[in-house]
Amino acid sequence: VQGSDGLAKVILHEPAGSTAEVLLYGGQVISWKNQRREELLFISSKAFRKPPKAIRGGIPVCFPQVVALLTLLCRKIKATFFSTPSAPFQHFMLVQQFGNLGALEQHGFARNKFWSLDPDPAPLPPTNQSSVDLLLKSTDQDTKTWPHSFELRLRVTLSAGKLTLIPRVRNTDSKPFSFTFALRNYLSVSDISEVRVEGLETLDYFDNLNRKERFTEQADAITFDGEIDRAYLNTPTKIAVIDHEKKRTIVLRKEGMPDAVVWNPWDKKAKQLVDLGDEDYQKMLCVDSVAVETPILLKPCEEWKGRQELSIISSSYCSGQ
Ligand code: TA6
Repeated sequence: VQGSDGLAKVILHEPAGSTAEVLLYGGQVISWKNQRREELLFISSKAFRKPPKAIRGGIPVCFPQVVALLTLLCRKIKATFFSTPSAPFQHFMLVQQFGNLGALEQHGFARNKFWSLDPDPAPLPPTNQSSVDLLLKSTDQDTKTWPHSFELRLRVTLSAGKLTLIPRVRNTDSKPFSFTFALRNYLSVSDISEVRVEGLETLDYFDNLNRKERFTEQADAITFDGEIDRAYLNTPTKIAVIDHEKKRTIVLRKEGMPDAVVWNPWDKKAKQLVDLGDEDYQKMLCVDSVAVETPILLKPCEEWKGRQELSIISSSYCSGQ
């Protein structure tokens, strides 16, 4: 259907009554509502709805670059000089040779492109689910900013209490290429000060706000009382975002995207972002599925597949689930 902003979208419904909306612009999920019609994703009150601007909110797809990349690669170069060549080193050299990120925007171009419905989707499992398959193919124009041809697919599936995204990237070029990738989840929260994130404790992270240094998480859970912008490395496959006020937990499960970015701009940064309302930071939290520390390297004809599942648990979070 055509939205009031003129952007085409696909609306998914499932028998229990939840819905999701996916824009062809950016291949971006912009709404996920539970059976009670409550919105689970955050969309900025000042989000641009006019291409070629990215839409702040929902689940943007960041490809072929995620911003932290250059910092992390520089650190790898440093580390590499002090160690003996190894398999990761060889991987790194290949990435250097074939990454060639050129003039890319900080979170890539996929979120600013018009995708199409995939004419040839992978078969669907025969279940009570509602889904859409989208496709972004590189054009001659794209190869001027990133000199590689690719096919990026995204399957979005809705079932009761669960939203699943399966991204796939195929190298349709004659040379290898590497990329970093993120599904940026703008989650809607009642009050950011009342939220805690579990599953990232004891992990190493790069702190974008603190000289981009590497630290180890010391807290039992992450709580919020100011700006945060961290890339946690090699996380467990399950992270829980617990919203005490709403008595709701969103559980993120992910595969193929080993890292996780946690971001909230807080008040000062929110004021600098023209497409974010001044108070919006109180109602949002980004917990992203990311592959950034080790870029994904694909040879010609190879395909990478990731998966992320967001599920809602009302009442308190049970760590056994
Ligand atoms: O990963 C966090 C981050 O890179 C921040 O540093 C912050 O600037 C944010 O993403 C927003 O990025 P965007 O390109 O969506 O404005």
